[in-house]
Amino acid sequence: MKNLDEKYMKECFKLALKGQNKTTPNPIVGCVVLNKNGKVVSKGYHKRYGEYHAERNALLKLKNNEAEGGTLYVNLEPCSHYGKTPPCVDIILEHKIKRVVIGMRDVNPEVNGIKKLEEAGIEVTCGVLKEEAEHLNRVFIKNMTKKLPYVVLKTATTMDGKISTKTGDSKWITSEVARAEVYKMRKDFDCIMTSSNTVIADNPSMVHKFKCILDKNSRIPKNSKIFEQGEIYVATKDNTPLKDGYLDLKSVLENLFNRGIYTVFVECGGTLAGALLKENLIDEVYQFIAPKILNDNSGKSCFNGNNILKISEARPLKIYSTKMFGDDILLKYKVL
Ligand code: AOF
Ligand code: ZN
Repeated sequence: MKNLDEKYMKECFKLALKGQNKTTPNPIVGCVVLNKNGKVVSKGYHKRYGEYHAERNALLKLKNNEAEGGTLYVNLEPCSHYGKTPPCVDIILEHKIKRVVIGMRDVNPEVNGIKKLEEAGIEVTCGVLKEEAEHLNRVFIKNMTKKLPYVVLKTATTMDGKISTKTGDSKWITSEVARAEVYKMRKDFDCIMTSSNTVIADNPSMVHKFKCILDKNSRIPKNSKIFEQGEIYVATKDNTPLKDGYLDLKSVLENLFNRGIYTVFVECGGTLAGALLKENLIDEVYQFIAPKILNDNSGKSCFNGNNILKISEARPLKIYSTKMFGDDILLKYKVL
């Protein structure tokens, strides 16, 4: 049973991913339905924010008794509330499903589907491939539980972790293939965030529909390329609360969240990166590493926020993906 449960749960993950980046701030969800003989009779996934949920999409394809006595697999606890759509628990009961297998509990406090299903006499197994299910919906979990956007910090470094020489020269550390990948990645995020330091040093265009610049003292020149395109929100000391004399980064992110920004891609130097890390505001780091050594202590580092004397105080990360782009490597880390 365990192997079969995991097999169909993986199928749910695959289906869920079809909705990736189209459902925020809602989760990505896939659903597989088996009849009482163990044959797959329907599949569905959540296609877009506000539309029907995965379970309903799968069950609506079936006649009323086709899945009677069968098993429903879904990577997230079925909902039991009226949101933009009616409760999935109701349609699961209508179809007389016997067993429901779930990847993870819903973090939405309005949802209590497992209890409702159990009360109706349905056998529920929850927590199948739970870690993978949680990783899949990491953006939803962050948005729902913290009311903050999911933050990915991107950096491009030499093998010894430097983003530029001491004079600020950084063009280019990584190859064209790696930089082209960055252009593609940006599209998956609601917002690009950067600092006045980066705008002043590099004058980047950062083509995107929405950009946020942290510019406490309104230092960036009005003719910077970043203003040429897209909507821009400049956080300054006049519109943002301060913390220890700096812009309160959490409050900037809260502000973005309240404007409907659910994912943020940060491209900046070591100062902002270090400050965000210290404030616990980074969820993931994407690091492109070029096979080059600067071999100079005065070169600038990708994170520069601490004065740490013990390696035991270093921030732990977990690498969850590695991929080559030309001669460079992209490491994706979760901040633990
Ligand atoms: C989804 N898709 O497949 C599942 C969800 O406003 P509603 O009706 O769309 O409800 C959204 C909530 O429903 C969402 O926050 C999550 O807790 C739950 N499950 N949501 O968008 C799905 N299964
Ligand atoms: Zn639902």
